[in-house]
Amino acid sequence: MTNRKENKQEKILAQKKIVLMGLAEAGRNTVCKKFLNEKWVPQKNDPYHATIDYETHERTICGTKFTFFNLGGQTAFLDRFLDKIPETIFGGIDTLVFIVDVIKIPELNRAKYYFDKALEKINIYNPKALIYIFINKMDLIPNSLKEEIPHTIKEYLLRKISIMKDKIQFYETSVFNNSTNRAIEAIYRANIHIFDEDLIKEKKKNKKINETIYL
Ligand SMILES: Nc1nc2c(ncn2[C@@H]2O[C@H](COP(=O)(O)OP(=O)(O)OP(=O)(O)O)[C@@H](O)[C@H]2O)c(=O)[nH]1
Ligand SMILES: [Mg+2]
Repeated sequence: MTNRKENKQEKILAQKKIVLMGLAEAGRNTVCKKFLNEKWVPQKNDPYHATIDYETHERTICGTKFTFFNLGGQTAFLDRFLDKIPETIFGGIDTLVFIVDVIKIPELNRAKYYFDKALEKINIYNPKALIYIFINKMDLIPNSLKEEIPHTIKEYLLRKISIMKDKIQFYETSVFNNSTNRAIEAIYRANIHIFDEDLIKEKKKNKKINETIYL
């Protein structure tokens, strides 16, 4: 039996749904690719393709099958997700990753509008879901502003939030260094339940999985 067949037969012990949301060009595709393969390295001149509607992707780690909902960020799509198909998008959600472009301060008000609406939906569909905000593209701001700008963004996004405020976690990320992988690792750790330590030790020993950074 080949390794490939064995991997295919891996027992699914749990399923988790992760929703990636934010305004257009904030970096969801890029972050999603990192979730699917932490070794993938983006290039500065990679072509950009806007996500139309939404895409789903899957990855299984240690018996936990993750389904990623990578949502398009254009206004028409966001309004549709929230008003027309909220159950498809937020039903069964385990984790929201809301991605904000650190450079686009003028759009922060719109980002907050959609973040607040997403929280309302999560409060309906699964108030226990984990909530993360990535302040992304940190590589684009000068060192002198690396504390001040994220601080301002955090304060702004948390304004007037009355539900689930205490559990919102922020990560400052850039796909051009290790910060995105660190945030992703924290999210995987929060979602993966180690059901079977022996199974994991065995897999590590036989190098049948390459997700060891998440163990
Ligand atoms: N400098 C920098 N650029 C980034 C980073 N993350 C993503 N980008 C760039 O931002 C652009 C948009 O990235 P995507 O990942 O396609 O954005 P998206 O949120 O999926 O966009 P839509 O699907 O249009 O809503 C691309 O040119 C990426 O290369 C980052 O951390 N730093
Ligand atoms: Mg996209």
